[in-house]
Amino acid sequence: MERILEGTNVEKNNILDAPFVKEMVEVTSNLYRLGWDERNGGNITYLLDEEEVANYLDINNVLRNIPMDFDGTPLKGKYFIVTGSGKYFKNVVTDPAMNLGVIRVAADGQSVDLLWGYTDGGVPTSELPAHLMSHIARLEVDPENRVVMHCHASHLLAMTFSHELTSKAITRTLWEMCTECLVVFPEGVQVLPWLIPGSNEIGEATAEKMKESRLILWSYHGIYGAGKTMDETFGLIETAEKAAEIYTYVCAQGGIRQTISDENFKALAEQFGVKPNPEFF
Ligand code: 2HA
Ligand code: ZN
Repeated sequence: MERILEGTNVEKNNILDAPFVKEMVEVTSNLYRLGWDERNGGNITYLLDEEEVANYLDINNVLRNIPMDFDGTPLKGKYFIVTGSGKYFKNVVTDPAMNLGVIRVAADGQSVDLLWGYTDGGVPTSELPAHLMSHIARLEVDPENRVVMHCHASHLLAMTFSHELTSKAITRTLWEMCTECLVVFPEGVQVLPWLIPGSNEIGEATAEKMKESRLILWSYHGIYGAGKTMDETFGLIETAEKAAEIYTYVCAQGGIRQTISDENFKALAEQFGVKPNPEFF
């Protein structure tokens, strides 16, 4: 592994070899390849341990301080690797340092310290409020939560135009489209109405729903997923999106004629030891 010398004479590993950078490169490439993150669509925040960051960066060397206009106090001192505002997922693989940044929520809770990345003077994703508020909400119910991911998954987005737009109706249809779905997201999907992207309002609404579910569908926009690992979070969105794709085929084939019954769902939940959201029965 290549090692580089920082100004302080402390030898650090090359951050491009860091597993968390490699995971960000891999997942942004996959999301682009799947057509879920056109242009600058999508954003990811990944909570890191101080020790894993300190293997690669001098954590006392703050490159820039970047203000936020919401309160991130519950996360102060926490480190994240974050996709950049206006950056294209397509380009992360060729220039991770320009398209990604490692930030730490500053002591004032109202800004972030940049430790690496955004080399063209960039800033974290415009959806930072929704992401950080979602981390705060998820950590309250799952202390191991590390990832929040947003993308424009095509079939899920399409369903918000054509399907009855309630959390119960959308969840039921997705559960029915693949037997796996109830096992992968037993808590169901929470649906939000159309709200202004990047606003604190959409951040607060998303975070509120994140206390109940790891999947939040933004009407006419896209999906948010949360999880303990990058694989788990990507897999969650991928599973819901696959179900939405099947629904699209089912509609094209003339609609649902038969489906998984409540009895079937109960047997499935028992077999896999999951507790489906009772509100959706
Ligand atoms: O960053 O996806 O929701 C572009 C977006 C905003
Ligand atoms: Zn978006």
